[in-house]
Amino acid sequence: MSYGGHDPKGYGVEDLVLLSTIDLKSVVQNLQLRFQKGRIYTYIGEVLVAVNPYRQLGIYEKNTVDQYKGREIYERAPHVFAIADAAYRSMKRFGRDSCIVISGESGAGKTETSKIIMKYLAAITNVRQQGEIERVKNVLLRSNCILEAFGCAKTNRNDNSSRFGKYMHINFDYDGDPVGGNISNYLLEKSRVVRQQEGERNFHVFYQLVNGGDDNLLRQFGVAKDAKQYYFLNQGKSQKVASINDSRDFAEVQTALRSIHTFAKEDVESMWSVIAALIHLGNIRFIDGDNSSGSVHISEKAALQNAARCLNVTPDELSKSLSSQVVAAHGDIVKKQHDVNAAYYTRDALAKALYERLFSWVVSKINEAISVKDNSRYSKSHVIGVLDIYGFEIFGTNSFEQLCINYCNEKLQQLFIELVLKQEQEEYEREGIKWVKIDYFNNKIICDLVEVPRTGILSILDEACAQIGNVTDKVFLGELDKKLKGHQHYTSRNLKQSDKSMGFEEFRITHYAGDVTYSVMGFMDKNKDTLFQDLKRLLYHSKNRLVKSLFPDGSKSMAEVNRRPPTAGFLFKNSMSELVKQLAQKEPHYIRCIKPNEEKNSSIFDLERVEHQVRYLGLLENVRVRRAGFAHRMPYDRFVNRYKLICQATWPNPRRGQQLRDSCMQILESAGMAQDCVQGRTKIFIRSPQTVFRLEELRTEHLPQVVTFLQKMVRGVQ
Ligand code: AD9
Ligand code: MG
Repeated sequence: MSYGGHDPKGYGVEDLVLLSTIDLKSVVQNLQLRFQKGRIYTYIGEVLVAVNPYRQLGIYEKNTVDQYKGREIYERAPHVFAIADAAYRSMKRFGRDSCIVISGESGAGKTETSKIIMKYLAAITNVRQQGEIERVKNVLLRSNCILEAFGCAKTNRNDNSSRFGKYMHINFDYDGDPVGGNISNYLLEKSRVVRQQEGERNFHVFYQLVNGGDDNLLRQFGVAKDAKQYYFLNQGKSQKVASINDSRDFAEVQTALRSIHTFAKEDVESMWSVIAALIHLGNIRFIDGDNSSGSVHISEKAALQNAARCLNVTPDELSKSLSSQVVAAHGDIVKKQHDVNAAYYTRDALAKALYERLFSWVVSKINEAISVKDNSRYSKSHVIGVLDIYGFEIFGTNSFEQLCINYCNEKLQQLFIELVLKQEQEEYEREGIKWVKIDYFNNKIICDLVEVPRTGILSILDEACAQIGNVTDKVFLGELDKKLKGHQHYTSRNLKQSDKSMGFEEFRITHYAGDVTYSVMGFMDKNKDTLFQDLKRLLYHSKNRLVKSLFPDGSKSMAEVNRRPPTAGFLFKNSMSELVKQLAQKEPHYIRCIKPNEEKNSSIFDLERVEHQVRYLGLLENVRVRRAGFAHRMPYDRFVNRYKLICQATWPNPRRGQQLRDSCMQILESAGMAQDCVQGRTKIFIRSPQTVFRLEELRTEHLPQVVTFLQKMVRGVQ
């Protein structure tokens, strides 16, 4: 192996900064070697790189928790526990709010990692077994299966793919015990409720109800125990997934719902009723009416009746709201009949809105259960945030959702660049050391391309959506071309006719992670995200308390309705800037997840795929930045403790206190390496990794002398 670096055990280097050559090949080879040896974690300084093992490694048990509890990062082999502990310690010791940002592409292991962190934090807290804290911990852990049921789905890339972004923060009291928390959810991929690609499924919760609900419950909802019968559940032709046991998961979700006191029994019943209603809605079909009015009829009366029953509205009202719309025109209120296409559009819009609102309700109920009690002891508590958000996505066809998701990743990458560099700079300043700036690609230009007012893509889209008249997606594309022509990171077929890899309805963004071609078709609809007032009003008047509460805007008058609601893009942009603001105020810890192969296989390490991820996650730049100044740094006491044995003047008793610095220099001078090091206020900074390797070698060589020394001591005692 030529990955280089100090590697006595043959597991590769534990910190990529210590590689002798810093290039893509060495980084990837080192990760590969470690992956093959079951060492899935590697550091870049204090950033953790985690390769998905696709198997249970047995490295998250209690004995491992004990090994990491209260330890500094470098005291143990790289592990996600070390990062969780670092966040916890800095919160507890110094009262700093911290956050752990987990990134990586779909299937790289973000959600698993976030769960491991939560379990670790639960394992190391509440040693006194206080009842209220135990309750909060239980809700935090138990709520996860509910969130996954509603927010995750089987995709072609991951059997448990999160289709929403999640930022969870936990509040800790002065003793460092969790007293509450909050979950923010971002942009649920609601289009999945009505449409799934080949090989994919709708959200897990639907299959859980169908496969796990008992006969009585299903009979009550008129749902058959067969997902194949339902259009919203069968499009991907993959209702059964080998790694998923829907009926067991249903039972787990039910238990979790019962254990969280904010979910009233009646509301849980209503919640399943809404899920059942959605299942039926998908089977409602429309056919052209038999007169020339252009009206539609519903052909599947049973589906209509079942959906209406589950929503607690009359079939007649539901039918009317799906096949027509009341509009205000020139001061008059007129009824407009839908054609077949408009009726399907309306049905799908209803399903998407219903599910999205139900999901938000579920999150709000969990939040209610973990909200921090208004108590002065708690109100000044500290926070650890864990961010598990969708990874960068490139599909065959990329739409508005992918633009939002990729924009979110741009924002996080920017924060990463800013904070990692900032931290590095701050440390040098704090330690009184000169800092040489290094060049790196700043992706701010791409964030701006999407978000700046007036000339950003989202603004241009909003403007197109605000215009009256027949503004189509293609007109919007024309506007993009006009305003963004010449931008380094934007192009389209119209601007570059020779590039036949794009269609005439597409544009391309050169993201930091690669080129993504977006189809504009559907952009405007998705951005406007309209749900006709008739439907809102219908559900607001439902006899079901939960359904009614999901549609408070159904009570609005026509005049109020005519005011344009904020667009999906606008809301997403705001939520991103709020998120970034939150994260920037905290001490960040980063975990960069890597997917080793597309086959979900525990023994394949696909070099090309990993290389691509290493490149776009900016890991190489991260290593370079970290090393540009100094490859390694260590507080004086730790340095002296580790290397005192290689120098006669410091072994076995180095100087203490203020003189630790002198001992440190004595060690370095005796090894002939003092010129490669700079003394900071509290730490020694080592420029080249070779110095660290040499120190480690010397230490290994001198270890026998420690053994002899200890033996003598023991004999002396005897
Ligand atoms: V997505 O962007 O939500 O589609 P994630 O969240 O990055 O994606 P996830 O955590 O769901 O990926 O991991 C995918 C699968 O990899 C899991 O279902 C596990 O089967 C597997 N995995 C991930 N991390 C680990 C681990 N540390 N140990 C064992 C793991 N298996
Ligand atoms: Mg996930």
